[in-house]
Amino acid sequence: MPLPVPVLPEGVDPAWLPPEAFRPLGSRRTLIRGSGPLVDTVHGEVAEACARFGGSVERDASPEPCDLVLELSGADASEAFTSERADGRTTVRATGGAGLLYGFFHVVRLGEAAFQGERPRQTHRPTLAQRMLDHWDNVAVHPVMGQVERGYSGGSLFWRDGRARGDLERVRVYGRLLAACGINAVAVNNVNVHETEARLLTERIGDVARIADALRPYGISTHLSVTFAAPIVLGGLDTADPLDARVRRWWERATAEVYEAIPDFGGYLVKADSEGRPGPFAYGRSHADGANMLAAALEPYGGTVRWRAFVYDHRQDWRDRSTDRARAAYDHFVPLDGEFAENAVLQVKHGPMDFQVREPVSPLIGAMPNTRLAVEVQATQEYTGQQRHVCWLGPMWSEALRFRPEGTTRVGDLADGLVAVSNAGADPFWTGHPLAQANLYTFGRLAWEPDADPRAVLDDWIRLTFPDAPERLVGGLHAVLDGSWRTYEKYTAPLGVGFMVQPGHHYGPSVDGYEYSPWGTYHFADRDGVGVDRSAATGTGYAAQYAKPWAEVYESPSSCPDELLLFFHHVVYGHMLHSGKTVIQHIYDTHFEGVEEVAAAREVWASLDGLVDPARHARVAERFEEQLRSAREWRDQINSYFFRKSGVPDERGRTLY
Ligand code: GCW
Repeated sequence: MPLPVPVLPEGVDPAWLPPEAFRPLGSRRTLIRGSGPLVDTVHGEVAEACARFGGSVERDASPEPCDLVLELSGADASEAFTSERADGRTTVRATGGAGLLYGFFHVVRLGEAAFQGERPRQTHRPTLAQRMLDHWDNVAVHPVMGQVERGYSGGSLFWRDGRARGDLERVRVYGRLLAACGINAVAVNNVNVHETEARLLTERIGDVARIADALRPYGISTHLSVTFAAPIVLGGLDTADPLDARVRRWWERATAEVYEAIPDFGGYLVKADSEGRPGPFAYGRSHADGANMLAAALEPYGGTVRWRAFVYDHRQDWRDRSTDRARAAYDHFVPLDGEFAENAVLQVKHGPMDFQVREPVSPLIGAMPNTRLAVEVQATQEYTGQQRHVCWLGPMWSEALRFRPEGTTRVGDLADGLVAVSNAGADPFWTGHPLAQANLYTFGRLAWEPDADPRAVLDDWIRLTFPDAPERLVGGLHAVLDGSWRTYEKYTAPLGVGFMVQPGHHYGPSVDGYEYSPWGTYHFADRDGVGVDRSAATGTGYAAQYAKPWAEVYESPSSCPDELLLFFHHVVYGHMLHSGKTVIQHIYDTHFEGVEEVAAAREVWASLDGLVDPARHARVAERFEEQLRSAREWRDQINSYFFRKSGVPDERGRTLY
């Protein structure tokens, strides 16, 4: 039986699945073969498209003349599929339901091209098995962080004022959008697990089960963030020591009940001993002890524990120059390599600090060959404009995924999974800034194929989101999005130094906002120079955490790439970059350029009026006003700050304050 396609709630944007995107497929004759729940999903999709565009669909019929065959020939867990076109017929074959689903969306993505010419058989299979979104959603509104921590897209898609939403149709729509870009897992609550959220694990598991039901038809497994202290806060025990038999039994029982409610539950996500969250350190145990206890509870059911490596001292004394936050994850976890259970995955932020606009790839990635690894990126734009600024992160993620930690294997091949902190919420456009949808879509596609050209992925997003777009619109969208990350970098913190944001909410400039704070995020600017000496010779030794060749490349200012210079070195303002500019002149120039580029992008967007639906056009135009205002503020604060510190005038005589 076909499963009806979820109904887009009134006023909600269809994102990259507008009805017209299904025209090529929906106007043809399709034959579907095989059975299973995901085949029913695909059948529902094709039936809906055909009802709209006049095609036809048959199931398990004899091979009558048809244009498209979607065939499932097994019942395994494979997500792979083959596609080919011969003798006027396009064929997609899979041995698992998920493969058929992804094969279907592949045909949708190709559009008319799926039905043209001949195509030899191609096998498509995801490089990364886990392609996951972590929602930092609170179930109850948190007094400081609101409903969604670092959420810039309205409320939560899942939760509202302390409960799961009554109507989960939109969650079904969300699952469909995620499947269409290859995402297969979701964690439904914040890694900072507060009191109400803790209870999702036990008395509120029914709420989680309803969400899992809504996501399952699109091949998405559901995960839960849990607090390490659950045996105390929920179980009434006096300890959460991972080696205590009562604690282990408590987790076993709780996990058994979770699987009773959700038989295909994905597993737990844990932020432990991080920014004040409880963890195994309180009991003198290691993070492997902590993770392995949960892994043992999940193992009988095939579940996985995802253990975050974001562990550092957030109560540092800024006077203490020997502690370097960038070192922390490596120092904590590398000694534990090989100790984690088979079904434990260490989830590592892509950079050593915290989702800044520019960071090196974390040296932990590649340094734990005997540990399963997932790389975490941030689609929610906490430090990249908070979805008020256009900042397409595809190129940044792609650079990280293509980085070769030891000069050989790429990050994208070392990891089991790619995880993004979600940028989606209850906003009618899903992502606050309508163009931030491109980040969510690009994330999914890069998780499937880390080596994909992000610009080609963006092109797919454009052509799906704006079907029949004239070339002027396609070109305009590329002009606005392609270089937007580098533009953002130009007008914010320079040369990899990071932060310089307003404390707390992290929006807008405050050069010294975190300079004398306990968070370990300093730039050390003085009258002579700026940057953090992380060399082995004279600094914190962080550069030596890398394997060759990177330890050497980063060790010296003469070989360190310009864009990371101030991350690794403290240099004088007159230091000459590889670009041929001094550091101070680079700061001035990039900040003026960044603002000019925002102004130019705003003009391009204005010129697209009439080619984009009015509501979307207006929303983006409005955000461009704010982006330009904010970019000017960044430019003037950063430039004036460094002018005042250094006393060096701009060689082009522009106004500094
Ligand atoms: O970037 C920081 C954020 C916190 C977040 C933390 C983390 C969920 O400012 O809001 O907490 O990272 O990744 O755990």
